[in-house]
Amino acid sequence: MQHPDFLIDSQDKSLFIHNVNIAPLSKGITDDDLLYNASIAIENGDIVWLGKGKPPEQYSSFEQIDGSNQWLLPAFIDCHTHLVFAGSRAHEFEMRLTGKSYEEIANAGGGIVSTVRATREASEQELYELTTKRAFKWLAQGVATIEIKSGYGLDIESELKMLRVARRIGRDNAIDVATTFLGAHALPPEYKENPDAYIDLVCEEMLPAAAQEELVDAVDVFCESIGFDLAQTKRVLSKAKSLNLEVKAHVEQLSNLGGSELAAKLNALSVDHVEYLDEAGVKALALSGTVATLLPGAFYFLKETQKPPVQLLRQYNIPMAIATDFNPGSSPIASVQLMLNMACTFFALTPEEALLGVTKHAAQALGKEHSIGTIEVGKRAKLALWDIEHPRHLCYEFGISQPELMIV
Ligand code: DI6
Ligand code: FE
Repeated sequence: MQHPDFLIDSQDKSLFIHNVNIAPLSKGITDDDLLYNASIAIENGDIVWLGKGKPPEQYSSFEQIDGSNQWLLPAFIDCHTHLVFAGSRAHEFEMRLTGKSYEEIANAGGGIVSTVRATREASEQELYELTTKRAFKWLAQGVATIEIKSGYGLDIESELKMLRVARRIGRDNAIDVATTFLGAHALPPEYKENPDAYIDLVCEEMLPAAAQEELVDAVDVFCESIGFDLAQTKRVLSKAKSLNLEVKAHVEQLSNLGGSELAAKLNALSVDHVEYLDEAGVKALALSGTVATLLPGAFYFLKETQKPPVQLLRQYNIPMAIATDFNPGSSPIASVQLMLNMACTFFALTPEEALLGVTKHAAQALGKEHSIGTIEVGKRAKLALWDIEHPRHLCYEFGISQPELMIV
């Protein structure tokens, strides 16, 4: 597939963008944080200078780009997705519309396990083609980095197949991919009577095999009544730590099992969903510096009414990330901009908090805050240029703007 022509690969290039407004998002979007009528220099994919006024002479030989007085922001980062899968769950959507709950469908053999059947049946090449098409939709909306989880294979071969596809997507395209092993996403039907034996398989065979092939950047568990309990979650995440892998967890989505406290004790990069998070959990996150990733798409699509404790998260200074959680069951919604809007309308985030959630804090949720997420000298040049009046418009409007230009 051809890359869209609004993309500029900055590797091996010297670029200078002038006549541009810059929202670095290292702090926020108040007038003090924004650079109006500025310029920026990029060399070999790194940001080497930015500022207002007359630029140093040395950049006059760089390839010049007119920013047309538009807005330059860090490219977005979608730090929680399940982008690799086959099949669809539209029929379950219909079932939920007639009153069946997400848990009821899962307990009756549908839900995650039905996507597992389709994903196991698909070849690696088929999955690669499906996922490449999806990845292009993310690039087109200004996303330069995406996290992709496994978790619809649930046997060694199929989990490795998913992770290989995720790695290949990152290698072959302008989008960077962070891979997350989610072998403990649901109990596969063949282990229905013996969940702990499945956890043995995950810890002793699947995870070591995936790590051995260097397919894993982080390890995740679905800690939930319809997923895995605290003891099982602890086993998987501790195994990950022993292999020197980062950890994160789906926690407190449908109930509170105390998964956040456990994940925080293991220095998790992020805890994700957190609608049912309580103050003890928030305090634990503050001690470990763990990011809370909010997923308004799943909240909306499951018609959840319990909202994440945003006020407590603010009070304890917990960085909040925002992501799509794109998946066929609880969030089949491929739009980061809609997530920005929903984070504001449903969870009462400010546009500033929401924008930090898909840039700086999303980078932190992936352990990549030293290289991406803000526009600062020394960071990688992953940027998107928007024809908008002010950065807050990206949270306010939906379905109107696409980036005019992306530097990757
Ligand atoms: N929580 C979610 O919202 C997704 N996974 C998870 O652990 C749902 C995945 C699915 O329903 O297919
Ligand atoms: Fe998820």
